[in-house]
Amino acid sequence: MMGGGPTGTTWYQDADSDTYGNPNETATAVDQPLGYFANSLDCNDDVNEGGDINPDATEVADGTFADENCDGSVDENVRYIFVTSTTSGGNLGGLSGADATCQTQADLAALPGTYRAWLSDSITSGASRLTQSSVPYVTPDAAVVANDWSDFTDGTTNVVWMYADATQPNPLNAVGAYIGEYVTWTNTKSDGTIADIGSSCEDWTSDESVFVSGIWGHTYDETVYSGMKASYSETWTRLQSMSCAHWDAINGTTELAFHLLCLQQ
Ligand SMILES: [Ca+2]
Ligand SMILES: [Ca+2]
Ligand SMILES: [Ca+2]
Ligand SMILES: [Ca+2]
Repeated sequence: MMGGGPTGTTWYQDADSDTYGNPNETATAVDQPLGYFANSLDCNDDVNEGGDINPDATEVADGTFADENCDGSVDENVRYIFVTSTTSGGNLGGLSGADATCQTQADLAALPGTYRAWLSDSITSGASRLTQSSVPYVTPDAAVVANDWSDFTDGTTNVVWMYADATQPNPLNAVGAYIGEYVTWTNTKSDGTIADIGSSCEDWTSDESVFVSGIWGHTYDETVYSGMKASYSETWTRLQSMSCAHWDAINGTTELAFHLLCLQQ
């Protein structure tokens, strides 16, 4: 007899009985052992949680951030949207610094994917630099904010976002907690274009208090929520322009600091 290894086929354990085997639990035998299969396609074979997770399952965005269909991507049928839990003046480190803040908070919360801020500077618009999703934007607790990019940018999209907790406008941060505030730097119109080339806090690099300003907005439509008459025609995303200063050295006061709205790409 040539060779000394075991004879037979490699079989993969199916602990959670969904007919898909665990690539890490093998047995070698001529005949199929009880509880084993020839395939190694199960990405979760935990008997307590993995029965509904296999290549035949439907991917769901339910706040558990599981890869139900074992395709290697988590919640690929949605894009998450959240508001940063931190605030700052107009010096965001440019668009790239703002995007990095979004990514850091998403990563800390274990949200899947790549994130960028809903933000324009004097040259680059949000619409031109953000992936325009064909699948729904959802909060970290999986409430649908908009059905896709065109729905998100049609100017009337943020009702679900606004009433996420059913009582008042109150967006979620990356870990799905209500942050109690809804003011974000944007310089972006509701259609994603630049709101004002002169109102991006010097391309989001300035905390200057007097000579530069930045446009901010709410995460919901204030005219719908409270009947407030805004400086601009849209209160969602561009309510008004304001000093870029977090700390106002001249007046010795702390100005309002704003959050960022972050979108998965
Ligand atoms: Ca299995
Ligand atoms: Ca499974
Ligand atoms: Ca998946
Ligand atoms: Ca999922």
